Order: sequence, then C-alpha cells, then structure tokens
Amino acid sequence: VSNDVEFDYSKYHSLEEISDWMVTLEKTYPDLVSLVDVGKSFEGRTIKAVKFTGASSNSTATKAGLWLDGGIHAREWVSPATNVYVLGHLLDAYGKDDETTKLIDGLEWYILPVFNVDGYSYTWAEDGDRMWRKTRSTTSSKLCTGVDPNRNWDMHWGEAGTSKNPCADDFQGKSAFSEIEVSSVASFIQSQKNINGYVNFHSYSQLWMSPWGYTDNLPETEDYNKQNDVSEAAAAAIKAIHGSEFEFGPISKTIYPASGSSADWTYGVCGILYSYGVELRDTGAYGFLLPEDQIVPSGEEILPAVKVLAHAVLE
Ligand code: ING
Ligand code: ZN
Repeated sequence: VSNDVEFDYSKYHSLEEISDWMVTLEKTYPDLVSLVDVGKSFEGRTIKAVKFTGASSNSTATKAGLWLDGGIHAREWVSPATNVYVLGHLLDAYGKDDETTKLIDGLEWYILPVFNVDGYSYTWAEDGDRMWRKTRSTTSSKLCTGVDPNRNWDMHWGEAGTSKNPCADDFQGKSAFSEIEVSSVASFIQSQKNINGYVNFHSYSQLWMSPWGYTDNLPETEDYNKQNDVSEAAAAAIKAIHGSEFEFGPISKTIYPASGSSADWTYGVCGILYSYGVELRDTGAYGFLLPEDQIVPSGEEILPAVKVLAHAVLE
C-alpha cells in the first residue's frame, strides 16, 4: 500500500475520468478495493460503486457497512468531487494512519461518486445544460424530460414537497422507483443487510440532515437522539477544519418537506439508523457553480465528518 494513485482532486472531472480513476483504484489496491456494477442508467451507462474493506481479525463475523453516494442531482458538481476526495484519501491513508486503518478494517465501505450518471453527463455535454438536476428519462410530457431521483423512492412517495408535473425539477415520476437508477441502487442497498450508515450528498446550503423529510414528526426518540448526536458531532468535525458552519436537524424542518427521498427510504424501509442527507458548500455565493478552489477544502472538512459517522456505525 505504498503507491498512491495520482488524481487531480482540485478539478472537476467528467464521468469517464472518474470511472477510469475507479478502475485504477481497483488495480492499485487489489487487496482492498473491488468495483461494483450497481446497474444501468436509462441511457445505458453503468452505475459504478467502489467497495472496500481491509483485513478482518475475525473472518466469520459480518462487518457493518457504510454507504456514501454523490451526484444524485446532476448539477451539484461538488458532491461527486467530494466523494472522490474522501474515497481517494481513505484508501491512501490505509496502513499509514491508525484511525483510518481501523475504520477500513472494521467496516465494509461502499462509495458511489456519481449516482445520476446520465444527468451528470448531460451537465458536461456541449449541447447539454450545466444546471440540469433530474434523470434523463422520457416522461408523459413531450416537452419535458426527467424525474427527480430524490423524490422517487418508495417511502411515502408522492406526498409533501414533490410535484406531479413532469416539467418540474421535483417531479416525483409516474410511480415509486420508476427510475432505473433509483431502483437499481435501492435493490443493491437492500440486498446488503449489514449496511447501517448512509449519506446522500448534495449541494448547496451546508446542512447535515437526518430523517424525516416526508413529515415534521420525529423518528422514535431513541433513534432520533442517536441520529442527532452524530449530526452534531459531524457538524463540529466539519467546523474544526476550515470554520464552515453546517446546520443540522431533520430534513423537513432544516430545509423543507420532501417525500420519497433516499435517506427516508434507507432509514424507514431498510432500517439503516444512521441515514443522512447532506448539503455541501457553499451557502449561496456561488451555489451549484462552486469554484474549483473549494473542492479540496470541501473534501478536507467532510472527511473527518465521515469518520465520525464511521465510528458510530462501527460501535
Ligand atoms: N436539496 C435536497 C433535495 O433533494 C434533500 C434536499 C436532501 C431533501 C435529502 C431530502 C433528503 O431537494 C437539493 N439541493 O437537492
Ligand atoms: Zn440535490
């Protein structure tokens, strides 16, 4: 585990560049890393995640799992970039930094840097749209394309904070899991019974949010307190690096009501206690068009927050 993989973390990268880099990770860390094909997108691209875990002291024990995903919304470029930073830096620290080594040995990690592969490619395309958010599937409207992949999950689908209008940016889709990207990721997560931590990264607004999005009611107190304690510790870990302030609390109260989101589904249906939706930098000065010089600072502040979550999942 000596030769770190070269990658320019201070730039935004196309889907192809990210995916080639993931293949390089697998070659560089054959004992740690394997690539997982989670499924295909509407336009036929492969949705690719990295799975990694280290040596286990007890080969019969099931390790707890932790899933991170980025780029569910196409235009939120700092989200894939931050996932890439976190993934690369965790792997490079294996065998060098004791805390990271322990977290990689103790857990099964899954990181999916680009969830909405068609949408992300569309934001990069010459004839595309840098401000695209949704998937690229056809809808009942001739004029409007795409479904909001963070309103399409089968957990109180189609309730508060979603639209039935195919032209809207928060279009819920014709049914829960109508989007192949969403149903593919959901099936994969549901099949991994050991996962007990989940983060769905967005930008922007600087928020670390727990369930619920569909209602103002709080989860059962015992769960809510554990979720909120990790949110608070994650926000503190972020602030300690560059001073960025992240507010925390339940989705519906912290940002707005939103039903059919991934974090509600992973908690409500899969029982993943530590399920979060996180809004990365900034607070609006640049918004979705966050300059490249903020990518590394974003990665630097999110990495320790991910470690806070990993410790909670491990214990
Ligand atoms: N914000 C998120 C959205 O999907 C969110 C907020 C996160 C809602 C997690 C529910 C769960 O609307 C952006 N900017 O996309
Ligand atoms: Zn988003």
